[in-house]
Amino acid sequence: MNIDYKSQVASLSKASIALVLAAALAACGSNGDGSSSSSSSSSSSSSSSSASSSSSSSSSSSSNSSSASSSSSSSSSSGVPDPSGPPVSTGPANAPYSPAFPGQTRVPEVRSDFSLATQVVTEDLSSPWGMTELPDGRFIITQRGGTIVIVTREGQTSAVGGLPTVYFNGQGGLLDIALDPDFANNRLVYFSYAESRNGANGTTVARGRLADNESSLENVTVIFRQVPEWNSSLHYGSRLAFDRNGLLYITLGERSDPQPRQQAQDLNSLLGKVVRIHPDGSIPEDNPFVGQANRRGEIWSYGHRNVQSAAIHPVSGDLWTVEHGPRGGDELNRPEAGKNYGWPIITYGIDYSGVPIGSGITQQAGMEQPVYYWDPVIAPSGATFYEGEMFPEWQHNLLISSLTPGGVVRLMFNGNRVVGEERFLRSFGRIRDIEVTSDGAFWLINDNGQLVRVSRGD
Ligand SMILES: [Ca+2]
Repeated sequence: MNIDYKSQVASLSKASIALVLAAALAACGSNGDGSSSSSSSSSSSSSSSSASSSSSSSSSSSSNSSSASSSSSSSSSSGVPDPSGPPVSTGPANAPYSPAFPGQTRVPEVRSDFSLATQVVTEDLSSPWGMTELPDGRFIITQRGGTIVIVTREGQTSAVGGLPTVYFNGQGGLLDIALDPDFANNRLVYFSYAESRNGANGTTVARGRLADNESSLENVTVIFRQVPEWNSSLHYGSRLAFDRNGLLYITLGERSDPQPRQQAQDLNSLLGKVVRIHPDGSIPEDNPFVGQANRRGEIWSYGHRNVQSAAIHPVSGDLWTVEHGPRGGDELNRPEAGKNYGWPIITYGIDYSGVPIGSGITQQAGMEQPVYYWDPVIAPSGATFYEGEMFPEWQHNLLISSLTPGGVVRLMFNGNRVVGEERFLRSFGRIRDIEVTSDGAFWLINDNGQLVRVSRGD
């Protein structure tokens, strides 16, 4: 990290100096998170970079590129954000709480000094929710009503049958999709969905083999069921992420209502958890609660609200998650084995009615602080760490798709701390998932039924 501290300190307030010192400590690896590597490299030489654009959506396959509104934010010559810079302008916070450490919320805004080109390749998807790239560059996409489609990069769509009936109501339906790490050989596809069970429902994960002619999934088998079921149509979580050892993480909501919400703290319940299983559904021997009485062996971490984003860091291999908090309490976490992420005991948000959650506290011994939080919220959907050649300035940054206010959130890191935030593509509305492809472009699906390719403009 090459921040010129002297020149910055000369013109800073006391509060800003504290932030500079915090950044300096983080740069020295002294922030206690056990990581000192910087993942925020950049080749930018601009000292006042202009914003990346959010271009308007085109209705066909024509490309479109637009440049940006001017920006008042700045970055240093190394591309590291000025620690005294203003945060993304998001309006006032909802909750009265203060962060536990500098840089836990409202870090300085950063602006990429190039524009983004967008190409809408289809607008004919029906409530798409999850997407992943097939080895040949096409996409396999879930539609929440209960169907899977394969879509070419030119927007040609074909249906994949053989799926179970899903509980399509509220936030429920067919949700995420992932390919087996050995898909090229075994053609196994994993998907999550809300499943009706005895007058209630819950998140279920199944897998099946994509038929050679791609018309259906064969031998569909359930590998995981979140229990207990609950009669609600909210908070299914259910993002799927394979780690580098081939283990499958599944993120799970706590079903929202006051009674099941408490089970986020109950290790004998799978509500409000991140779980980790083998691809066949069996439980890894080294999961944190394996073999313990009245504790579920599937559990990886607990105290979560509704985790809908999960991404494996391309260097560390760590799982990172983004979870829907209450009003003003969306969180970025790096869930570690057996740890408690606090919900509903601690949170930076308040209830949507305006009253505090529980005792209205944000910290408690034995509970983990979020790496970062948003107030107002971003309503996270998908997330992925960028790795590719098209946007070298973004290497290993986290891209998060947003439902509200929509668009994409980019986070820059120093080690495991967030040091910069950027927003773009808000005109594409409620985005459900984001995927980086092998050419370095990234792709979005949204509630308008669009599949959008985003590439570098100028
Ligand atoms: Ca938390």
